[in-house]
Amino acid sequence: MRIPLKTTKLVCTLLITACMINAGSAIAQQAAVTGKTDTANKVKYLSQPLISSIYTADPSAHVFNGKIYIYPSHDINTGIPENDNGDHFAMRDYHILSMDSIGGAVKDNGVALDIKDIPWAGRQLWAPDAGFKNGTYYLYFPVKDKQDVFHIGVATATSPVGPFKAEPWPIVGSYSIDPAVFTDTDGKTYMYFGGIWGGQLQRWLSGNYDAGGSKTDSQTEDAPAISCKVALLKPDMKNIDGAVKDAVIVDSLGKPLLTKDRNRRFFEGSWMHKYNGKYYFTYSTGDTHLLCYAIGDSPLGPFTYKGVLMKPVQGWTTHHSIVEIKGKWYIFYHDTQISGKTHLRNVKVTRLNHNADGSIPLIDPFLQAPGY
Ligand code: FUB
Repeated sequence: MRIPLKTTKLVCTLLITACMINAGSAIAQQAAVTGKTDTANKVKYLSQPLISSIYTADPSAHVFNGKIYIYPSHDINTGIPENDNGDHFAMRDYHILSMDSIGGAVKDNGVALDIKDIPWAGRQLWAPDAGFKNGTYYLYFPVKDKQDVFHIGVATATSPVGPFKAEPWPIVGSYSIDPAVFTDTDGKTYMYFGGIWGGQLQRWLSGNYDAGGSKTDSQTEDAPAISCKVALLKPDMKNIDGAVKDAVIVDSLGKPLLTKDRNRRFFEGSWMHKYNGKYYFTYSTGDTHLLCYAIGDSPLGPFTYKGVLMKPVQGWTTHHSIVEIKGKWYIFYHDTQISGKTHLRNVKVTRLNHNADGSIPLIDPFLQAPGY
């Protein structure tokens, strides 16, 4: 992820205006980059923040024992100035939210894991996810180590809301950000991970971390885009089994999406859900602010790009999860409705549908777009 510098905002706005699906989307994006409030713009949002007592983002939702648990980032205001590394996203702990049903009361279960209790952590607890196996809950989290390099750690608990105890070192072979953990119907568990720009994925192209590497895509424009990573987890849920692979997104002709294809290529915030036997790889396009989906026949891909599932939200980042609850599908996401500030976000939820042909109807996070 990155920070919206003024010049980049202008370029983004022009690009989006030229390329988005319709005028409404361009207007919504304008609000996203200007950060204007609902009052000033008479904006009407599709859904309301799930909780307002703390700032939350990057919601990874799961159903455990019939109850809904949301594993979000916990945004805080540290006063750290914005920069291209995302230094002002300086989160220090996780709070897990729970609810009995969609629309029901949302509970903040307090601190589940604090950065001071992660032996190898330096700074910046970013988007987490969770898993469950044999009576143990697993919290997967990205954080920079003491050399300022992102890796993914794991912590365990006997309760879905923690407290979680972190392993003393990162998951061996993990790097970058945004773990998303998916357990298939055969019981195998996979971890998707990675994010370019501030998420550092572009610095791992050789297999080793390049501290002097690019701050952005780090590819020539016509090269295949950098792929999200996917790894099978060992039965202990704490280690990667075998090689880390590319979760490649291809176009309708089977060709990998290219770096220059910024409205479709992977940026960060991946998620996996299975529907009617197909694997839906969903992700954020980052600097073009879209949530997209691509479908495959294997959890390892390749995934064929199918389209946009959500238009840009208010705020620079867009990050989601998709989960089935009592036979209905929902998307959890965030925007900046409460604060108007990109680094102080609030999580939301709304319905997601699948058409008979497997496609996903486009969701607009605004009922009344900014500017009207
Ligand atoms: O919350 C920090 C970062 O912002 C996440 O890791 C990204 O996905 C973006 O939402």
